[in-house]
Amino acid sequence: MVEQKKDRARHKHETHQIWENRSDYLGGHNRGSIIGVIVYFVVLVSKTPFYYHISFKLTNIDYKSDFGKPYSQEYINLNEKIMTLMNKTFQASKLRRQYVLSHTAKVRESNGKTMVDVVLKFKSCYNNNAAKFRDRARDILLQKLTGDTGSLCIDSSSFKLSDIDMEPAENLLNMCCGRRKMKSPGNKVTGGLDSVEGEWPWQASLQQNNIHRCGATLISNNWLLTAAHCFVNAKDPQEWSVTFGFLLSEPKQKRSVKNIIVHEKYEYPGHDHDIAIINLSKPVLYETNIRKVCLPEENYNFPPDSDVVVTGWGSLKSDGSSPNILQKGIMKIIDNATCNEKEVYDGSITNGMLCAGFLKGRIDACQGDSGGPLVSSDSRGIWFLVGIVSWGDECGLPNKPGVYTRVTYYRNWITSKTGI
Ligand code: 4AZ
Repeated sequence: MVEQKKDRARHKHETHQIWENRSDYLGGHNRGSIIGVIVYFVVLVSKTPFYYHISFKLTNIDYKSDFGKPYSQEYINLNEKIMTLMNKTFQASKLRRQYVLSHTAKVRESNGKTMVDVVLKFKSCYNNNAAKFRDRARDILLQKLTGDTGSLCIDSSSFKLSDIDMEPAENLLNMCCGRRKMKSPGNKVTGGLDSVEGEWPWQASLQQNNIHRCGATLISNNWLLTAAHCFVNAKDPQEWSVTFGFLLSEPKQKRSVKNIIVHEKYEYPGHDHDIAIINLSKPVLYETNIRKVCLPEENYNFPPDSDVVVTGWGSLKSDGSSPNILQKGIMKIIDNATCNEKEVYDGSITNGMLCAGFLKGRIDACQGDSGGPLVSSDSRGIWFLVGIVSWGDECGLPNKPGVYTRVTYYRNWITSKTGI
């Protein structure tokens, strides 16, 4: 990622100053005792999270295929209704202090009607009477579900509640696509800049013999998209692994690769059909900072001049070194006609490609960003994969924006290989 060096240096200096002031304020042995008191309180009052999985049938809602798409308005509306019902139920109950949140993990079909699976999260300091707590939660829910449930009609005989461990529960809570927990802190700044943890939870590092080679994007718990040219001299899946987490040096999860599917029509050194799919040997577990991106429908149009973000651990200039912190570059889509002008790429941009960046240069993807995501958020703040970092004439040069594989163009190909 080509970036503004000055901003980074200034930021480092400011951070240093803040810490200097802080240590003046806390001073000498006082600091030790304050830390001791904090540790004591954190240990004493810390609450352990625990989770339940509930399911029930909705008798007044016919199943629609859009319920299978977590970004569809139908799914979002239904989730909203269920969450409101759960929030109301527990906030008016004896467990209001322990209740954290609920989330619709799945909407499925049962005899034409709609079944929902919901994960409930609680936090409590009382770990020793789990069975009693579970019975209470079940009683509260059953009482509510047999009574007034607003616009949802619930078949209370279908109601089930069971314990679920933290890992599978967090996996279900984080399986929505294109969402991140935090708001981006620096979206007003243009340029290649440090990301923060959880900002781009679908970004993965594709590594050959444990060395970062390319970016990749999580599209389900066991499939990723990347660029075909990453595998030109190395097609053996055993050489490759995938890591997740925004610091290259501290991966949160790591997986080996079962299979690499390179587009049949990709032919090095050409740039057409620069797309490949990676199948993981074992699914990744979703967590707050590891989530999938949403794939746009085939006919979705990302208009020229709309804002997009490219992310990666690529070098900070042509033939430069790789950063440890995931970088982001905020840029604009450039339409293919402009990108094909004589002084730009002179007709080399085909329908399966798209350009992004600025004609004045500077902010751009670079070597090592290849295969990584170019994303765009819709009006609801849901992030979609627009492109895959593919090629360009060096990095950040005027009239030489980055060129990306156009994901909508390959949407059906992706489905044909993955079922997604
Ligand atoms: C590369 O070598 C590469 N400026 C990737 C992206 C761009 C240039 C080169 C775009 O993988």
